[in-house]
Amino acid sequence: MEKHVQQFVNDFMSRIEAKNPNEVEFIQAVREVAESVAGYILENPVMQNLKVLDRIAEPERVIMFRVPWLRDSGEIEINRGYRVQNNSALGPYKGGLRFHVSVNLSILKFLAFEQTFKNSLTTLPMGGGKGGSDFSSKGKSDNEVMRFCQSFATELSRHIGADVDVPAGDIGVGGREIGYMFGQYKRLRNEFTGAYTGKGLSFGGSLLRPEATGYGLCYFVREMLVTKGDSFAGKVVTVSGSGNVSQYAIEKATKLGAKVVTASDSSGYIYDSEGIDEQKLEYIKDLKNVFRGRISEYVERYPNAVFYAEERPWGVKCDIALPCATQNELDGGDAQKLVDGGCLCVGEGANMPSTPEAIAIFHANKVLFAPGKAANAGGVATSGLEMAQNSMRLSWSRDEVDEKLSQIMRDIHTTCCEYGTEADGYINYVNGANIGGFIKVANAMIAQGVV
Ligand code: NDP
Ligand code: 2IT
Repeated sequence: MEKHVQQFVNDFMSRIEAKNPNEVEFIQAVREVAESVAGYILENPVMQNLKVLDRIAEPERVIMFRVPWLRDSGEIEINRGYRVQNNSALGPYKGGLRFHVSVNLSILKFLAFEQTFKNSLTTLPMGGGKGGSDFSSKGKSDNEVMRFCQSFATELSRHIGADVDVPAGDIGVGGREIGYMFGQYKRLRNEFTGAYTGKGLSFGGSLLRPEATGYGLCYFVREMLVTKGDSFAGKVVTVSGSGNVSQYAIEKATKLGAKVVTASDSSGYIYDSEGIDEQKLEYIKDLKNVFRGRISEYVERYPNAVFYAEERPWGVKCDIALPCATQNELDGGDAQKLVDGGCLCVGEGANMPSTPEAIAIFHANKVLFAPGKAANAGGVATSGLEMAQNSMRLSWSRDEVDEKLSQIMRDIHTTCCEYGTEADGYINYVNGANIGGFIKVANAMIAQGVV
């Protein structure tokens, strides 16, 4: 990086660090974008004069609230709820809700910041937001989850709406939780509108929304492989996580001819050298979505597989790695192991799963590396399609949604190439996604004045 560009990044980041002390994940996400877009900003002084990046890095609004609820035993529990409304330059705030014990303001601010660029890349009219709670559904009865969701949705209902802010799922929030929150919203507002996405099919949900993030990830990776004249066929793929994104990434990668050999959760990973085929994946879906069990149980059903407790799958030799669990789950040591094992492509299904050290190693070794804000944008893009269908009061067929999703992923890939191709032809998808996402938001903000 040239000296004056580095100076710009340093000055900007000192302001961000001073304003957001101890927000490690938020600072990490902002630094990555700043490093990508600094050169562009310096070439376009209007962006600098109007402090566009400083404005994007300050959420328009942060809402924090108490979420009291009752255990089945009658005991009172208190969780903390959040909604970070980061940027509305392109449309209503849009982004998921995360329910996990680790949730804090830093994590939700990083996710809402990232979402702003991701949503811009989808080409659909959506601003960026994210919310959630430090609640975990693990070990809770269905009634407890419902009471929590109703309490959370009651306060949130004052701040959202189909034209205001449209939440969806993320870690710990799937169809069950969205159903309970949408039900409570409808009851309080006495209106049936698309204020949430990821709804059940019979009440305004879109076909293919559950599959969209994992499928979209594979469509994006397919495009990356095409730039090398390659494909998924015959490739060995490692996947982390075993939730929504992982399940449908495994499904699509397998359909495209790959062999997926790992899945994981926060307790460890399973390695199945024969591959997780369709039938085994159905078992994982039931295990995780219906019985809410642990991935370790896979080896009881399929004894040819091995479970590695408290370990991550990145030491397994593979051609393609798809981290689909959580932020910072793949560090520099893991990246080096992947490179040493001959991995040619890494596609992020999760948000910011690779640490900055890991990304530097992928770039230095010219690995095809897709950041989450490009590669996992298929989920929110299909949420955007759900919003469109709700507005029209019509539903598209599965094939129509799939065609739109794959076209959007192709377009995002093209945008990344446009802004990220380096002198030697290597595509830096991090720069491509950050610059491509930034320009659209920045221009909209400039046009809308200092608001
Ligand atoms: P789920 O809750 O369905 O699954 C999450 C998976 O990740 C589980 O296997 C979970 O294991 C594991 N996991 C969660 N936290 C940790 C942790 N701290 N350490 C190790 N493993 C962990 O969530 P999703 O599949 O929806 O989300 C996964 C990732 O994808 C997240 O980063 C999310 O932000 C991102 N994403 C999701 C989209 C969506 O549409 N759902 C869209 C775009 C991105 P365990 O069961 O043990 O907790
Ligand atoms: O991180 C994400 O893009 C999501 N969790 C999906 C958000 C959405 O509004 O569908």
